[in-house]
Amino acid sequence: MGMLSPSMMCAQIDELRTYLRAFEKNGIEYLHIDVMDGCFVPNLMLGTDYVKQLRKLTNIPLDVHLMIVEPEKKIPWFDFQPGEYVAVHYESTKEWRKCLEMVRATGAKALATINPPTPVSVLEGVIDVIDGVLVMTVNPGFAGQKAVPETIQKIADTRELLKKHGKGDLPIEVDGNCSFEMAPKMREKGADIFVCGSSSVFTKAMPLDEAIAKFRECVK
Ligand code: S6P
Ligand code: MG
Repeated sequence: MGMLSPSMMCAQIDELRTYLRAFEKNGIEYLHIDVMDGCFVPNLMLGTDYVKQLRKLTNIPLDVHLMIVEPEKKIPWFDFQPGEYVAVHYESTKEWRKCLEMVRATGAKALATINPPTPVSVLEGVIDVIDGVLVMTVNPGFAGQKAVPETIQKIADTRELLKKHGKGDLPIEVDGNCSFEMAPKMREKGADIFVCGSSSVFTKAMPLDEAIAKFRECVK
């Protein structure tokens, strides 16, 4: 069964409590929080206070996606908790391994994260200090983009690489254009956790409960 991680940057602020209650009722596994600093990506979004306040509003564990430069300086600002995922980009730091270890030291789970142009082979250097991989299927920064086609095969390549190193049971998360059409293909290639944004759960085309149920069918 695929797991869902709705992208909270796609949730309208005035509907936040309604979304959270619906997510709880529907057994949503994680809440995806996009932290953007305007340097690593050309956008600003969500921060430490948002993360801390959201924890008070729900018990759904957070899945925090750090799109920030020098994450090694900022990881301590978030007070990460056991049960949460924290995604750190290869492209964002010279100290990737150290960052992943810092995340784990908090009790949270570390996701090694790679952008579309980055080869999966970089994962080999950190495979012993991670709890999963986040494969970006768009270039990060904005919701509502089309998937970069080559990234779909990268999901399968990531699964192969993990297996080769005896880590085949680690989860693979995918982020970007996880639509009703694309998600089954991503699932087939080995993805486990799906970031749901404007192209699925937050679609205006159907009610939220219906969109969640439809997406679950897509990633069974
Ligand atoms: C993008 C960000 C993502 C988006 C998500 C939106 O940089 O990391 O988490 O919020 O991909 O989903 P969609 O369905 O609009 O692509
Ligand atoms: Mg994200």
